[in-house]
Amino acid sequence: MSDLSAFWMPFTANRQFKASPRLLASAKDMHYVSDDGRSILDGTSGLWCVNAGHCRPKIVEAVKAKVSLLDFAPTFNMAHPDAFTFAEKLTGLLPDPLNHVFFTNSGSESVDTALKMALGYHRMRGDGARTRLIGRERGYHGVGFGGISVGGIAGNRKHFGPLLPGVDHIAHTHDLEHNAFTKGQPAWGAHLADDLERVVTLHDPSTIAALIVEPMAGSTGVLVPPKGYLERLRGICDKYGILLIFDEVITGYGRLGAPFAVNLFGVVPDIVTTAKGLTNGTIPMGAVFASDKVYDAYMQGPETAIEFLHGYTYSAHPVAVAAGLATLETYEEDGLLTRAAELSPRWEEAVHSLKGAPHVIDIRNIGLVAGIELAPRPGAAGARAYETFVKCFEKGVLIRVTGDIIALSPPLICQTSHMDQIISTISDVLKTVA
Ligand code: PXG
Repeated sequence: MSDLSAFWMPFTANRQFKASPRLLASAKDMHYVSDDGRSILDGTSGLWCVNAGHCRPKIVEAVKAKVSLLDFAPTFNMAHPDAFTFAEKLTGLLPDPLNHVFFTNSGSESVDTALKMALGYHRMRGDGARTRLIGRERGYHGVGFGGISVGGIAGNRKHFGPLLPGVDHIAHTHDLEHNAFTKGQPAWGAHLADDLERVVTLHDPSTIAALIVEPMAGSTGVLVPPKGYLERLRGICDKYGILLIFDEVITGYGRLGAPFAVNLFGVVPDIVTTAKGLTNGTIPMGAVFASDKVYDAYMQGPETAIEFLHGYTYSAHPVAVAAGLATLETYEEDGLLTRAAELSPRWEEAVHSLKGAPHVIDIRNIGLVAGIELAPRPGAAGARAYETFVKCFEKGVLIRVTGDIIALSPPLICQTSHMDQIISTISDVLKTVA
């Protein structure tokens, strides 16, 4: 194989990986095949994106057909019909008033788009002193400067400052003392939303543009929102005229058992960011949903004026749109946008069977997601989980680890036999990890 140094790999210990690489050659449905021909069960939907399973024929065919018909079409002052069709179908998945879609190419771009949309919204309404953006500790909102500024994972921020000015964070909701081994939403913790009151009071409400949170925090290790917590955030935002942004890059497109967390929790934000499952991970794409209120605020003034000075060369790229339309059809045909709700009781039972396994200090779950938190090895944070990841891969199961937390999110076509294989492999491996 070629020299591995040319590809500077993302979020990877490059030298460690290149000394002993793990390479994938092909994929089908629930499995990858490694370059040495081993079948690897995908316990993470790639990176939380391949919700319908790999290489689904309808999506593959749609991409092939479109790329040979319309390889590229500008969407600045020009468009192609499917972009409108796709936007309309997408808004049909979300409740009113989330009726407008802005297309991007990734979750990070969706987040930066949403933050700019929120700042511009207040400007358009003559409330331009609202410039502050509020995030949450342990939040992950991608890697753009906006996203890392509102993000709350210290390691992702510390090398890149100064970040955006005027950003603050509310407290996260992770509390092992009260909520360890909770199944589904914790009963304890709704009051943690009141931390927003503290931040709002500190800065004065008239300076705050928006709050952005993941309804369920994914990358930081699966933090399920306490019952009543998101409702309370919505209430405080309403009280002070602050826009609420849900980052649904992970929770969108069926992961939690409903099309979006918005539907599941019945809390309607003003803006929703998505990517990943939008195209089943096949072609990079993101979509930002905006409410009528936000959209209408921009649709003012002379009709010749460009309302939102923002966009990407590849916004609504025809091949991505084709992948997205075929993805929605596949989700609909297989009932995947709600299938995680059916699978969840069995999944919950399977993941919680790891209680009592070596090193396990918490297990949490919702929809078809689970977080299994390990006690860190003294003096070597993350090492125990990383070793678990490597050994699981050797035994034919792909898991994802963040710090000392295992995060599981198999494709929504998952069968009980797959659940059992994932859990028994982790169980066997944990017995061998020091
Ligand atoms: N917001 C959220 C909530 C995310 O989870 C992004 C934004 C950024 O998306 P892009 O497409 O720019 O990467 C994400 C991405 C993991 C993992 O293993 C999670 C993400 C990406 C890679 C790995 O937890 N989330």
